[in-house]
Amino acid sequence: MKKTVSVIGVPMDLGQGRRGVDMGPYAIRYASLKERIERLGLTVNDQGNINVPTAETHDIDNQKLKYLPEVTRVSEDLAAKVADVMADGHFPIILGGDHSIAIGSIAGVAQHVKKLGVIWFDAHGDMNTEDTTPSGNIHGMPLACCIGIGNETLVNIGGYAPKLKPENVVIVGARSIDPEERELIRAHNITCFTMHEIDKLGIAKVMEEAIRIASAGTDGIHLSLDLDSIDPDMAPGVGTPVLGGVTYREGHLAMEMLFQSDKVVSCDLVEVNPILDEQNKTARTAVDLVCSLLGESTM
Ligand code: Z70
Ligand code: MN
Ligand code: MN
Ligand code: MN
Repeated sequence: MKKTVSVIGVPMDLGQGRRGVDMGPYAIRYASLKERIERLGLTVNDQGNINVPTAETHDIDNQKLKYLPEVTRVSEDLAAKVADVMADGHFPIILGGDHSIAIGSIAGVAQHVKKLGVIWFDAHGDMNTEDTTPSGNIHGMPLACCIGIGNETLVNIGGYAPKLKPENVVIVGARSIDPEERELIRAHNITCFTMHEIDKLGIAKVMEEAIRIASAGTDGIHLSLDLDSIDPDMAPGVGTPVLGGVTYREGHLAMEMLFQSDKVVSCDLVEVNPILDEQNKTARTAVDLVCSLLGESTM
């Protein structure tokens, strides 16, 4: 594990339809992110926030790719910032914001770790394209963009594509996938451990497999953690809570196994919406999970 963590906030809400997720970075900082990580003996360097335009000051020009120009600009800025801190040898933690920010964060990470695996913790697949999207919300598309399918501008953020090989991508916690999105996941041979597999095999077996697949032939793993992967009882403050999610304990074991693998180089914490939350519970869950990812243990 690297000794310095760089925190980058991205107050992005243009990738989805609900207000409040732009306040995620503040909520996660308020939940003592820096202090908790420093207690693990790591140095925390807060880089502040990437500038995100205000929804009210822009029109939606394309109903299949809402706020495409704005999301593109933020993604380029974020990719450059993430590439910078990776060049300094830091471990970036990117605070969303909605999940569209993963287009930029992974573009930045993969510039340095060219053979990158990804573990995508999410209730959703985030594998839609402009042709399959039921909503036009870009936060339903970032994983597709990273493997090189969908809108050309988004696919080429950072000036190169693709960022990931589908064979090194693993989705964990899925329980709400659109029909055409499912076809894309299958067609590209992406491994998807739904809640069914977690229930049946147990989270330990699922994570063992996930780490093996994301590690095979790669030099590092990026964790993209959508808080809606976690059950709404511990993560109620998300845009679309979906019943039957990853429990608090399963989440912690997953993070501990990722720490023990010593393969994780970067992570996103996304979709925390403090307006929909209960006393900042979801942000606190996010901080607890990231601390386990960074090596916190009870002994
Ligand atoms: C649906 C879409 C979504 C949340 C991702 C939902 C996408 N598949 N929703 N994360 N909260 O619109 O593409
Ligand atoms: Mn705007
Ligand atoms: Mn997501
Ligand atoms: Mn989701």
